[in-house]
Amino acid sequence: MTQFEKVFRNSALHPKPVGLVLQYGTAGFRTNAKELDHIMFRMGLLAVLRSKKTKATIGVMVTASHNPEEDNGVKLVDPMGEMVTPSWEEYSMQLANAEQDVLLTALKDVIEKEAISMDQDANIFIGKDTRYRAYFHYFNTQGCYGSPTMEGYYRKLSQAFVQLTKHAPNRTDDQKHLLVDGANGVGALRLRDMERFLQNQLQISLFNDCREGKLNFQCGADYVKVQQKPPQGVEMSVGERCCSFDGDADRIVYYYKDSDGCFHLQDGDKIATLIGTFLKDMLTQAGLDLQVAVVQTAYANGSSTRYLEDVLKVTVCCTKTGVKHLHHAAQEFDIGVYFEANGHGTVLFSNAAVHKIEKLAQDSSIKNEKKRTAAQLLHSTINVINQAVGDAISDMLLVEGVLAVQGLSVQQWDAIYSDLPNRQRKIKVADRRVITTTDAERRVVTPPGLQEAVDMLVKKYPQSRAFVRPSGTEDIIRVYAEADTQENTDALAQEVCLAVYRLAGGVGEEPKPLH
Ligand code: 16G
Ligand code: MG
Repeated sequence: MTQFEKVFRNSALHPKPVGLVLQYGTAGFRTNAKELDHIMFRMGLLAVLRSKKTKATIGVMVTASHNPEEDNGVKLVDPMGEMVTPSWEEYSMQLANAEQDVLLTALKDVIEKEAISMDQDANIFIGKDTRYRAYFHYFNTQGCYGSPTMEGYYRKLSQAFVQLTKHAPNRTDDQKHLLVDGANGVGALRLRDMERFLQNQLQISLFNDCREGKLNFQCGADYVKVQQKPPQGVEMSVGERCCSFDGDADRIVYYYKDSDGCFHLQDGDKIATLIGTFLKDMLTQAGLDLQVAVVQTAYANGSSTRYLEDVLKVTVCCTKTGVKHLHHAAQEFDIGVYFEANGHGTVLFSNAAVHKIEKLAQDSSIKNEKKRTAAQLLHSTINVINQAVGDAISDMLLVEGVLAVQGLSVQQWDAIYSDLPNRQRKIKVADRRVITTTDAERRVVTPPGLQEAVDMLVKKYPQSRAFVRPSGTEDIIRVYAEADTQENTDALAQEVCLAVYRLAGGVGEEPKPLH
Protein backbone atom coordinates (compact mmCIF):
# COMPACT_ATOMS: atom_id res chain seq x y z
CA MET A 1 0.00 0.00 0.00
CA THR A 2 1.46 3.41 -0.90
CA GLN A 3 1.66 6.28 1.57
CA PHE A 4 -1.22 7.97 -0.20
CA GLU A 5 -3.43 4.89 -0.10
CA LYS A 6 -2.83 4.69 3.66
CA VAL A 7 -3.72 8.34 4.09
CA PHE A 8 -6.87 7.83 2.07
CA ARG A 9 -7.91 4.80 4.12
CA ASN A 10 -7.22 6.46 7.47
CA SER A 11 -8.90 9.71 6.52
CA ALA A 12 -12.13 7.76 6.20
CA LEU A 13 -11.90 7.06 9.95
CA HIS A 14 -11.96 10.81 10.59
CA PRO A 15 -14.49 11.95 8.01
CA LYS A 16 -15.20 15.58 7.34
CA PRO A 17 -18.86 16.54 7.71
CA VAL A 18 -19.93 17.41 4.18
CA GLY A 19 -20.12 21.16 3.63
CA LEU A 20 -18.45 22.11 6.95
CA VAL A 21 -16.02 24.97 6.33
CA LEU A 22 -13.65 26.10 9.09
CA GLN A 23 -11.16 28.98 9.05
CA TYR A 24 -7.59 29.01 10.33
CA GLY A 25 -8.33 31.96 12.61
CA THR A 26 -6.23 34.21 14.81
CA ALA A 27 -4.71 31.22 16.56
CA GLY A 28 -5.47 28.18 14.42
CA PHE A 29 -8.68 26.19 14.11
CA ARG A 30 -10.88 26.58 17.12
CA THR A 31 -14.44 25.47 17.76
CA ASN A 32 -16.45 22.90 19.69
CA ALA A 33 -14.24 19.81 20.05
CA LYS A 34 -16.89 17.64 18.39
CA GLU A 35 -16.26 19.35 15.05
CA LEU A 36 -12.52 18.92 15.07
CA ASP A 37 -11.80 15.23 14.48
CA HIS A 38 -11.07 15.54 10.74
CA ILE A 39 -9.15 18.77 11.40
CA MET A 40 -6.80 17.05 13.85
CA PHE A 41 -6.14 14.27 11.32
CA ARG A 42 -5.48 16.68 8.49
CA MET A 43 -3.29 19.03 10.54
CA GLY A 44 -1.21 15.98 11.39
CA LEU A 45 -0.69 15.46 7.65
CA LEU A 46 0.21 19.08 7.09
CA ALA A 47 2.63 19.11 10.03
CA VAL A 48 4.46 16.17 8.43
CA LEU A 49 4.76 18.05 5.16
CA ARG A 50 5.94 21.21 6.93
CA SER A 51 8.56 19.20 8.78
CA LYS A 52 9.79 17.58 5.56
CA LYS A 53 9.92 20.99 3.90
CA THR A 54 11.81 22.77 6.71
CA LYS A 55 13.87 19.65 7.61
CA ALA A 56 13.17 20.53 11.24
CA THR A 57 10.82 19.64 14.08
CA ILE A 58 7.33 21.12 13.75
CA GLY A 59 4.93 21.60 16.64
CA VAL A 60 1.26 20.75 16.73
CA MET A 61 -0.40 22.57 19.61
CA VAL A 62 -3.76 21.21 20.65
CA THR A 63 -5.55 23.81 22.78
CA ALA A 64 -8.42 26.27 22.85
CA SER A 65 -6.53 28.54 25.24
CA HIS A 66 -8.98 30.60 27.34
CA ASN A 67 -12.10 29.15 25.70
CA PRO A 68 -14.44 26.92 27.72
CA GLU A 69 -13.57 23.28 28.34
CA GLU A 70 -15.83 21.83 25.63
CA ASP A 71 -13.99 23.76 22.88
CA ASN A 72 -10.70 22.71 21.42
CA GLY A 73 -8.27 23.96 18.81
CA VAL A 74 -5.14 23.17 16.89
CA LYS A 75 -2.35 25.30 15.46
CA LEU A 76 0.97 24.55 13.84
CA VAL A 77 4.22 25.88 15.27
CA ASP A 78 7.25 26.60 13.08
CA PRO A 79 10.81 25.44 13.88
CA MET A 80 11.83 28.31 16.17
CA GLY A 81 8.59 28.19 18.16
CA GLU A 82 6.85 30.88 16.13
CA MET A 83 3.43 30.68 14.48
CA VAL A 84 3.41 28.85 11.16
CA THR A 85 4.17 31.06 8.16
CA PRO A 86 1.03 32.64 6.52
CA SER A 87 1.25 30.78 3.18
CA TRP A 88 0.95 27.53 5.14
CA GLU A 89 -2.16 28.85 6.91
CA GLU A 90 -3.63 28.91 3.39
CA TYR A 91 -2.64 25.28 2.82
CA SER A 92 -4.13 24.30 6.14
CA MET A 93 -7.43 25.77 5.07
CA GLN A 94 -7.33 23.97 1.71
CA LEU A 95 -6.69 20.66 3.48
CA ALA A 96 -9.15 21.23 6.28
CA ASN A 97 -12.01 22.09 3.98
CA ALA A 98 -11.39 19.59 1.17
CA GLU A 99 -14.29 17.14 0.92
CA GLN A 100 -13.29 13.49 1.51
CA ASP A 101 -12.96 12.61 -2.19
CA VAL A 102 -10.54 15.45 -3.02
CA LEU A 103 -8.37 15.29 0.09
CA LEU A 104 -5.54 13.48 -1.67
CA THR A 105 -5.57 15.98 -4.53
CA ALA A 106 -5.31 18.81 -2.01
CA LEU A 107 -2.42 17.05 -0.26
CA LYS A 108 -0.57 16.38 -3.51
CA ASP A 109 -1.07 19.99 -4.50
CA VAL A 110 0.88 21.20 -1.43
CA ILE A 111 3.64 18.65 -2.07
CA GLU A 112 3.99 19.86 -5.63
CA LYS A 113 3.79 23.60 -4.95
CA GLU A 114 6.38 23.39 -2.17
CA ALA A 115 8.52 20.80 -4.03
CA ILE A 116 8.60 18.56 -0.97
CA SER A 117 10.79 15.47 -1.02
CA MET A 118 8.69 12.67 0.42
CA ASP A 119 11.88 10.73 1.31
CA GLN A 120 12.84 13.36 3.86
CA ASP A 121 12.21 12.32 7.52
CA ALA A 122 9.63 14.22 9.53
CA ASN A 123 9.66 15.07 13.22
CA ILE A 124 6.61 16.34 15.05
CA PHE A 125 6.10 17.44 18.62
CA ILE A 126 2.61 17.52 19.99
CA GLY A 127 1.62 19.79 22.86
CA LYS A 128 -1.72 19.90 24.60
CA ASP A 129 -3.40 21.61 27.50
CA THR A 130 -5.37 19.93 30.28
CA ARG A 131 -8.61 19.60 28.31
CA TYR A 132 -10.06 16.18 28.79
CA ARG A 133 -10.02 15.57 25.02
CA ALA A 134 -6.90 15.57 24.14
CA TYR A 135 4.39 21.51 26.02
CA PHE A 136 6.99 21.81 24.18
CA HIS A 137 9.37 24.21 22.22
CA TYR A 138 13.08 24.43 22.04
CA PHE A 139 13.91 21.44 19.93
CA ASN A 140 15.35 23.40 17.06
CA THR A 141 16.79 26.23 19.12
CA GLN A 142 20.29 24.78 19.59
CA GLY A 143 20.15 24.99 23.34
CA CYS A 144 19.31 28.67 23.61
CA TYR A 145 16.44 27.76 25.94
CA GLY A 146 18.51 25.35 27.97
CA SER A 147 18.76 21.66 27.29
CA PRO A 148 15.73 20.56 25.29
CA THR A 149 13.76 19.01 28.13
CA MET A 150 11.19 20.45 30.51
CA GLU A 151 13.74 20.33 33.30
CA GLY A 152 16.33 22.09 31.14
CA TYR A 153 13.82 24.85 30.50
CA TYR A 154 12.91 25.23 34.20
CA ARG A 155 16.59 25.39 35.11
CA LYS A 156 17.44 27.99 32.50
CA LEU A 157 14.60 30.37 33.42
CA SER A 158 15.08 29.87 37.17
CA GLN A 159 18.83 30.53 37.02
CA ALA A 160 18.28 33.74 35.09
CA PHE A 161 15.63 34.82 37.60
CA VAL A 162 17.90 34.07 40.57
CA GLN A 163 20.66 36.11 38.86
CA LEU A 164 18.28 39.04 38.51
CA THR A 165 17.25 38.91 42.17
CA LYS A 166 20.92 38.93 43.29
CA HIS A 167 20.86 42.61 42.43
CA ALA A 168 17.93 43.10 44.81
CA PRO A 169 19.42 41.82 48.05
CA ASN A 170 17.01 43.21 50.64
CA ARG A 171 13.73 41.75 49.55
CA THR A 172 11.33 40.97 52.36
CA ASP A 173 9.25 37.80 52.52
CA ASP A 174 6.24 39.85 51.40
CA GLN A 175 8.09 40.94 48.32
CA LYS A 176 8.99 37.36 47.50
CA HIS A 177 5.44 36.14 47.89
CA LEU A 178 3.15 35.79 44.87
CA LEU A 179 -0.35 34.36 44.50
CA VAL A 180 -0.88 32.54 41.21
CA ASP A 181 -4.21 31.54 39.68
CA GLY A 182 -3.41 28.65 37.34
CA ALA A 183 -6.85 28.71 35.60
CA ASN A 184 -7.00 24.94 36.25
CA GLY A 185 -4.79 24.64 33.20
CA VAL A 186 -1.42 23.35 32.12
CA GLY A 187 0.52 26.30 33.59
CA ALA A 188 -0.48 25.23 37.12
CA LEU A 189 1.02 21.79 36.59
CA ARG A 190 4.24 23.13 35.10
CA LEU A 191 4.67 25.79 37.78
CA ARG A 192 4.45 23.12 40.50
CA ASP A 193 7.26 21.24 38.79
CA MET A 194 9.35 24.36 38.42
CA GLU A 195 9.08 25.77 41.94
CA ARG A 196 11.97 23.75 43.33
CA PHE A 197 14.42 25.41 40.92
CA LEU A 198 13.61 28.91 42.17
CA GLN A 199 15.74 28.65 45.34
CA ASN A 200 13.06 30.30 47.47
CA GLN A 201 13.56 33.57 45.65
CA LEU A 202 9.90 33.35 44.76
CA GLN A 203 7.36 31.88 47.14
CA ILE A 204 4.30 30.89 45.24
CA SER A 205 0.82 30.20 46.58
CA LEU A 206 -0.89 28.37 43.77
CA PHE A 207 -4.69 28.39 43.34
CA ASN A 208 -6.95 26.83 40.72
CA ASP A 209 -4.29 24.20 40.24
CA CYS A 210 -6.36 21.52 38.48
CA ARG A 211 -7.25 19.56 41.62
CA GLU A 212 -10.85 20.61 41.36
CA GLY A 213 -12.63 23.19 39.29
CA LYS A 214 -12.91 23.60 35.58
CA LEU A 215 -10.49 24.95 33.06
CA ASN A 216 -10.89 28.75 32.69
CA PHE A 217 -14.18 28.59 34.59
CA GLN A 218 -14.60 31.79 36.64
CA CYS A 219 -10.84 32.05 36.78
CA GLY A 220 -7.84 32.65 34.56
CA ALA A 221 -6.44 35.70 32.77
CA ASP A 222 -9.33 36.20 30.36
CA TYR A 223 -11.96 36.12 33.10
CA VAL A 224 -10.02 38.59 35.26
CA LYS A 225 -9.29 40.98 32.38
CA VAL A 226 -12.74 41.02 30.83
CA GLN A 227 -14.75 40.93 34.08
CA GLN A 228 -12.28 43.28 35.80
CA LYS A 229 -12.59 41.30 39.01
CA PRO A 230 -10.61 38.70 40.95
CA PRO A 231 -10.94 35.02 40.00
CA GLN A 232 -12.91 32.60 42.12
CA GLY A 233 -10.87 30.34 44.33
CA VAL A 234 -8.05 32.78 45.19
CA GLU A 235 -7.77 34.01 48.76
CA MET A 236 -6.20 37.44 48.37
CA SER A 237 -5.42 39.86 51.22
CA VAL A 238 -5.07 43.62 50.91
CA GLY A 239 -2.01 44.65 48.89
CA GLU A 240 -0.93 41.11 47.96
CA ARG A 241 0.49 40.66 44.46
CA CYS A 242 -1.52 38.16 42.41
CA CYS A 243 -1.41 36.97 38.84
CA SER A 244 -3.58 34.80 36.61
CA PHE A 245 -2.52 32.59 33.70
CA ASP A 246 -4.91 31.38 31.03
CA GLY A 247 -5.62 27.70 30.36
CA ASP A 248 -2.63 27.12 28.06
CA ALA A 249 -0.40 29.54 29.99
CA ASP A 250 0.49 31.98 27.26
CA ARG A 251 -1.25 34.93 28.92
CA ILE A 252 -0.68 36.63 32.24
CA VAL A 253 -2.29 39.54 34.07
CA TYR A 254 -1.48 40.90 37.54
CA TYR A 255 -3.79 42.50 40.11
CA TYR A 256 -4.25 43.38 43.78
CA LYS A 257 -6.92 44.63 46.17
CA ASP A 258 -6.40 47.95 47.99
CA SER A 259 -7.39 48.79 51.58
CA ASP A 260 -10.82 49.99 50.38
CA GLY A 261 -11.41 46.60 48.78
CA CYS A 262 -11.03 48.09 45.26
CA PHE A 263 -9.65 45.77 42.63
CA HIS A 264 -6.66 47.01 40.55
CA LEU A 265 -5.70 45.26 37.33
CA GLN A 266 -2.22 45.34 35.80
CA ASP A 267 -2.83 43.97 32.34
CA GLY A 268 -0.57 43.43 29.35
CA ASP A 269 -0.25 47.20 28.83
CA LYS A 270 1.04 47.74 32.36
CA ILE A 271 3.41 44.80 31.97
CA ALA A 272 4.79 46.25 28.71
CA THR A 273 5.24 49.65 30.38
CA LEU A 274 7.03 48.15 33.37
CA ILE A 275 9.40 46.19 31.16
CA GLY A 276 9.90 49.08 28.70
CA THR A 277 10.79 51.45 31.55
CA PHE A 278 13.23 48.95 33.05
CA LEU A 279 14.95 48.23 29.74
CA LYS A 280 15.36 51.93 28.95
CA ASP A 281 16.84 52.60 32.40
CA MET A 282 19.28 49.73 32.09
CA LEU A 283 20.35 50.67 28.56
CA THR A 284 21.02 54.25 29.70
CA GLN A 285 23.04 53.05 32.68
CA ALA A 286 24.97 50.61 30.51
CA GLY A 287 25.60 53.34 27.92
CA LEU A 288 24.14 51.20 25.15
CA ASP A 289 22.45 52.86 22.21
CA LEU A 290 19.70 50.39 21.29
CA GLN A 291 16.22 51.31 20.14
CA VAL A 292 13.34 50.07 22.32
CA ALA A 293 9.89 49.84 20.77
CA VAL A 294 6.59 48.72 22.25
CA VAL A 295 4.08 46.96 20.03
CA GLN A 296 0.40 47.07 21.01
CA THR A 297 -3.03 46.46 19.47
CA ALA A 298 -6.17 48.58 19.31
CA TYR A 299 -7.13 47.14 22.72
CA ALA A 300 -4.22 48.94 24.44
CA ASN A 301 -5.56 51.40 26.97
CA GLY A 302 -5.19 54.97 25.65
CA SER A 303 -3.36 55.98 28.84
CA SER A 304 -0.69 53.37 28.24
CA THR A 305 -0.04 54.55 24.69
CA ARG A 306 0.14 58.16 25.85
CA TYR A 307 2.57 57.26 28.65
CA LEU A 308 4.82 55.24 26.38
CA GLU A 309 4.96 57.94 23.70
CA ASP A 310 4.99 61.12 25.78
CA VAL A 311 6.79 60.18 29.00
CA LEU A 312 8.94 57.16 28.19
CA LYS A 313 9.48 58.40 24.64
CA VAL A 314 9.69 55.01 22.99
CA THR A 315 8.43 54.11 19.54
CA VAL A 316 4.93 52.63 19.78
CA CYS A 317 3.34 50.63 16.97
CA CYS A 318 -0.12 49.20 16.66
CA THR A 319 -0.89 45.94 14.84
CA LYS A 320 -3.91 43.76 14.28
CA THR A 321 -4.99 41.49 17.14
CA GLY A 322 -3.18 38.13 17.35
CA VAL A 323 0.28 37.25 18.64
CA LYS A 324 1.62 36.54 15.15
CA HIS A 325 1.07 40.15 14.08
CA LEU A 326 2.73 41.65 17.16
CA HIS A 327 5.63 39.23 17.02
CA HIS A 328 6.33 40.11 13.43
CA ALA A 329 6.29 43.87 14.12
CA ALA A 330 8.55 43.51 17.18
CA GLN A 331 11.21 41.80 15.05
CA GLU A 332 11.88 45.12 13.30
CA PHE A 333 13.60 46.73 16.30
CA ASP A 334 16.77 46.27 18.38
CA ILE A 335 14.46 45.47 21.29
CA GLY A 336 10.76 44.95 20.64
CA VAL A 337 8.51 44.64 23.67
CA TYR A 338 5.12 43.34 22.60
CA PHE A 339 2.03 42.77 24.70
CA GLU A 340 -1.66 42.56 24.00
CA ALA A 341 -3.77 44.15 26.73
CA ASN A 342 -5.14 40.64 27.42
CA GLY A 343 -1.68 39.52 28.63
CA HIS A 344 -0.10 37.73 25.66
CA GLY A 345 3.41 38.88 24.97
CA THR A 346 7.16 38.78 25.31
CA VAL A 347 10.28 40.77 24.38
CA LEU A 348 12.41 40.20 21.29
CA PHE A 349 16.11 41.16 21.09
CA SER A 350 17.80 41.34 17.69
CA ASN A 351 20.96 39.24 17.32
CA ALA A 352 23.03 42.43 17.19
CA ALA A 353 21.47 43.64 20.46
CA VAL A 354 22.14 40.30 22.18
CA HIS A 355 25.73 40.40 20.96
CA LYS A 356 26.35 43.97 22.26
CA ILE A 357 24.80 43.17 25.65
CA GLU A 358 26.73 39.91 26.05
CA LYS A 359 30.01 41.59 25.13
CA LEU A 360 29.50 44.36 27.67
CA ALA A 361 28.32 41.97 30.41
CA GLN A 362 31.54 39.95 30.01
CA ASP A 363 33.90 42.93 29.75
CA SER A 364 35.99 42.77 32.93
CA SER A 365 37.77 46.04 32.13
CA ILE A 366 34.70 48.14 32.99
CA LYS A 367 35.46 49.99 36.23
CA ASN A 368 32.13 51.80 36.54
CA GLU A 369 30.09 49.49 38.77
CA LYS A 370 26.72 50.88 37.79
CA LYS A 371 27.48 50.30 34.15
CA ARG A 372 28.71 46.76 34.75
CA THR A 373 25.68 45.86 36.85
CA ALA A 374 23.31 47.25 34.23
CA ALA A 375 24.96 45.15 31.52
CA GLN A 376 24.71 42.02 33.66
CA LEU A 377 21.08 42.72 34.47
CA LEU A 378 20.28 43.11 30.79
CA HIS A 379 22.03 39.83 30.13
CA SER A 380 20.00 37.98 32.77
CA THR A 381 16.86 39.65 31.43
CA ILE A 382 17.49 38.14 28.00
CA ASN A 383 17.89 34.73 29.63
CA VAL A 384 14.66 34.87 31.59
CA ILE A 385 12.66 35.72 28.48
CA ASN A 386 11.22 33.20 26.09
CA GLN A 387 11.65 34.93 22.75
CA ALA A 388 10.03 32.17 20.72
CA VAL A 389 6.59 32.78 22.12
CA GLY A 390 5.04 34.51 25.15
CA ASP A 391 5.01 32.06 28.01
CA ALA A 392 3.12 33.06 31.16
CA ILE A 393 5.72 31.48 33.46
CA SER A 394 8.64 33.23 31.76
CA ASP A 395 6.69 36.53 31.71
CA MET A 396 5.87 36.10 35.41
CA LEU A 397 9.57 35.64 36.27
CA LEU A 398 10.45 38.67 34.17
CA VAL A 399 7.90 40.88 35.97
CA GLU A 400 8.94 39.52 39.37
CA GLY A 401 12.61 40.11 38.52
CA VAL A 402 12.00 43.68 37.32
CA LEU A 403 9.89 44.55 40.39
CA ALA A 404 12.63 43.15 42.63
CA VAL A 405 15.49 45.00 40.90
CA GLN A 406 13.58 48.27 40.73
CA GLY A 407 12.35 47.83 44.32
CA LEU A 408 8.77 48.47 43.26
CA SER A 409 5.66 47.35 45.09
CA VAL A 410 2.61 46.33 43.10
CA GLN A 411 0.97 49.63 44.11
CA GLN A 412 3.94 51.68 42.88
CA TRP A 413 3.91 49.78 39.62
CA ASP A 414 0.18 50.41 39.27
CA ALA A 415 0.69 54.15 39.84
CA ILE A 416 2.94 54.58 36.76
CA TYR A 417 -0.21 55.68 34.90
CA SER A 418 -3.96 55.35 35.43
CA ASP A 419 -6.02 53.36 32.98
CA LEU A 420 -8.95 55.01 31.27
CA PRO A 421 -12.20 53.20 32.09
CA ASN A 422 -12.93 50.67 29.33
CA ARG A 423 -15.54 48.15 28.31
CA GLN A 424 -15.62 45.17 25.95
CA ARG A 425 -18.89 43.81 24.56
CA LYS A 426 -19.88 41.07 22.13
CA ILE A 427 -22.68 41.11 19.55
CA LYS A 428 -24.13 38.33 17.51
CA VAL A 429 -24.71 39.06 13.81
CA ALA A 430 -25.89 36.85 10.96
CA ASP A 431 -22.49 36.89 9.24
CA ARG A 432 -19.53 38.48 10.97
CA ARG A 433 -17.66 38.76 7.66
CA VAL A 434 -19.85 41.77 6.75
CA ILE A 435 -17.58 43.83 9.00
CA THR A 436 -14.17 44.49 7.49
CA THR A 437 -11.58 46.79 9.02
CA THR A 438 -8.42 48.76 8.28
CA ASP A 439 -5.73 50.69 10.21
CA ALA A 440 -4.86 47.78 12.52
CA GLU A 441 -8.57 47.10 13.10
CA ARG A 442 -9.15 50.61 14.44
CA ARG A 443 -11.50 51.62 11.63
CA VAL A 444 -14.37 49.89 9.90
CA VAL A 445 -14.46 49.76 6.09
CA THR A 446 -17.75 47.86 5.63
CA PRO A 447 -20.71 47.93 6.11
CA PRO A 448 -21.14 51.49 4.86
CA GLY A 449 -22.11 54.03 7.49
CA LEU A 450 -20.86 52.08 10.51
CA GLN A 451 -17.56 53.95 10.93
CA GLU A 452 -19.35 57.30 10.50
CA ALA A 453 -21.79 56.23 13.22
CA VAL A 454 -18.92 55.26 15.56
CA ASP A 455 -17.15 58.58 14.83
CA MET A 456 -20.28 60.55 15.76
CA LEU A 457 -20.74 58.62 19.01
CA VAL A 458 -17.10 59.00 20.04
CA LYS A 459 -17.38 62.79 19.68
CA LYS A 460 -19.99 62.86 22.45
CA TYR A 461 -17.62 61.80 25.26
CA PRO A 462 -14.31 63.24 26.54
CA GLN A 463 -11.10 61.23 26.00
CA SER A 464 -13.05 58.57 24.22
CA ARG A 465 -12.24 55.96 21.62
CA ALA A 466 -14.18 53.00 20.27
CA PHE A 467 -13.72 50.33 17.63
CA VAL A 468 -15.50 47.33 16.24
CA ARG A 469 -13.98 44.14 14.78
CA PRO A 470 -15.06 40.61 13.95
CA SER A 471 -13.61 38.08 16.38
CA GLY A 472 -11.10 35.63 14.92
CA THR A 473 -11.91 32.96 17.48
CA GLU A 474 -15.67 33.16 18.08
CA ASP A 475 -18.64 33.72 15.81
CA ILE A 476 -19.31 37.27 17.09
CA ILE A 477 -18.44 40.94 16.67
CA ARG A 478 -16.38 42.60 19.39
CA VAL A 479 -16.87 46.18 20.55
CA TYR A 480 -14.32 48.14 22.59
CA ALA A 481 -14.92 51.55 24.18
CA GLU A 482 -13.02 53.79 26.56
CA ALA A 483 -13.76 57.27 27.93
CA ASP A 484 -13.16 59.58 30.89
CA THR A 485 -15.60 57.84 33.27
CA GLN A 486 -16.98 54.30 33.55
CA GLU A 487 -20.48 55.69 33.07
CA ASN A 488 -19.56 57.41 29.82
CA THR A 489 -17.63 54.34 28.68
CA ASP A 490 -20.62 52.07 29.23
CA ALA A 491 -22.96 54.53 27.52
CA LEU A 492 -20.61 54.73 24.53
CA ALA A 493 -20.19 50.93 24.35
CA GLN A 494 -23.96 50.51 24.43
CA GLU A 495 -24.51 53.00 21.61
CA VAL A 496 -21.80 51.42 19.48
CA CYS A 497 -23.36 47.98 20.06
CA LEU A 498 -26.69 49.32 18.83
CA ALA A 499 -25.04 50.78 15.71
CA VAL A 500 -23.45 47.39 14.97
CA TYR A 501 -26.74 45.61 15.61
CA ARG A 502 -28.61 47.89 13.23
CA LEU A 503 -26.03 48.31 10.46
CA ALA A 504 -24.33 44.90 10.44
CA GLY A 505 -27.27 42.51 10.67
CA GLY A 506 -27.60 41.82 14.39
CA VAL A 507 -29.56 38.72 15.36
CA GLY A 508 -31.70 38.07 18.42
CA GLU A 509 -32.66 40.79 20.85
CA GLU A 510 -31.24 44.30 20.61
CA PRO A 511 -28.18 44.79 22.84
CA LYS A 512 -29.21 46.18 26.24
CA PRO A 513 -27.30 48.43 28.64
CA LEU A 514 -25.26 46.36 31.09
CA HIS A 515 -26.69 47.93 34.24
C1 16G B 1 -6.17 34.33 20.28
C2 16G B 1 -4.80 34.92 20.06
C3 16G B 1 -4.68 36.24 20.79
C4 16G B 1 -5.80 37.18 20.46
C5 16G B 1 -7.14 36.51 20.62
C6 16G B 1 -8.18 37.39 19.99
C7 16G B 1 -2.68 33.75 19.89
C8 16G B 1 -1.73 32.79 20.55
N1 16G B 1 -3.78 34.01 20.56
O1 16G B 1 -6.35 33.95 21.60
O2 16G B 1 -3.44 36.81 20.45
O3 16G B 1 -5.78 38.31 21.30
O4 16G B 1 -7.13 35.27 19.90
O5 16G B 1 -9.38 36.73 19.90
O6 16G B 1 -2.45 34.24 18.80
P1 16G B 1 -10.56 37.36 19.06
O7 16G B 1 -10.10 37.48 17.63
O8 16G B 1 -11.67 36.44 19.30
O9 16G B 1 -10.80 38.73 19.67
MG1 MG C 1 -3.86 31.13 25.63
